[in-house]
Amino acid sequence: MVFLVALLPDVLGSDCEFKPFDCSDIYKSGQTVSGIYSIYPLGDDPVWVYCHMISDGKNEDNVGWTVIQRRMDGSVNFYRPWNQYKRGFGNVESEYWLGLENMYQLTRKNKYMLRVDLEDFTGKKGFALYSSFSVGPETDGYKLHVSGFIAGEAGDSLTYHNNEKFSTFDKDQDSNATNCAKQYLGGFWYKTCHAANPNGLYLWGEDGTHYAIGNIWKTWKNNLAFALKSIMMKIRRPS
Ligand SMILES: [Ca+2]
Repeated sequence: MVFLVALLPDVLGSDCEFKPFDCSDIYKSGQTVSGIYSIYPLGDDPVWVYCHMISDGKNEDNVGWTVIQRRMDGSVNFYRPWNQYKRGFGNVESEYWLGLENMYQLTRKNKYMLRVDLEDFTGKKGFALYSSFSVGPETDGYKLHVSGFIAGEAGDSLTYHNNEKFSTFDKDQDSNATNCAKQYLGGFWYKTCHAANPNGLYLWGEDGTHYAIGNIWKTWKNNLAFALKSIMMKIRRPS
């Protein structure tokens, strides 16, 4: 897949180089297989990303998703400082965080939907779909703007975090007296502190030894010891 994408500019000719803004553009160009592609939310600099091309159902409302966060096997440490959450980290083949600046650049001009796909260790799957998602500029703490929970058996654990700034262990911008990132071992739009902790510790299932430190989605399991096997946060422009 990477090989094919690298060839694309030559195929199209140098005078009409294809610089997709996001995975929706790539899908519309005819690349309908999920995988790793480069997008250009910053202009000339490519950003590598996993494009989840088709969710359940093949209607046009459910294609061309740009994955901004992904956990699947515990291979990447998500307990990281501000600069790494700003720039992005991990491996686009497996677990990664796209980066707050990239999320801001992607969502500042166009309206985006957010879908969160979850899976537990028994193979049970759930999701949560929101009609509106954006991340504010760094000068405003990369504030989360999420609204319009539409559907999903996982329930709405994210609206609680709406309008919060992003926090890491070395940059406490949460609404709590403590440092939520240090307390719950992740980086997130913590409030006082969380109803979802997608960047928390990868726990390989249920583990209540330490309170609510796992990659949790509270409204799905209503058990703060229940960490997920996989989680994928992805965005697309509404069609
Ligand atoms: Ca605090």
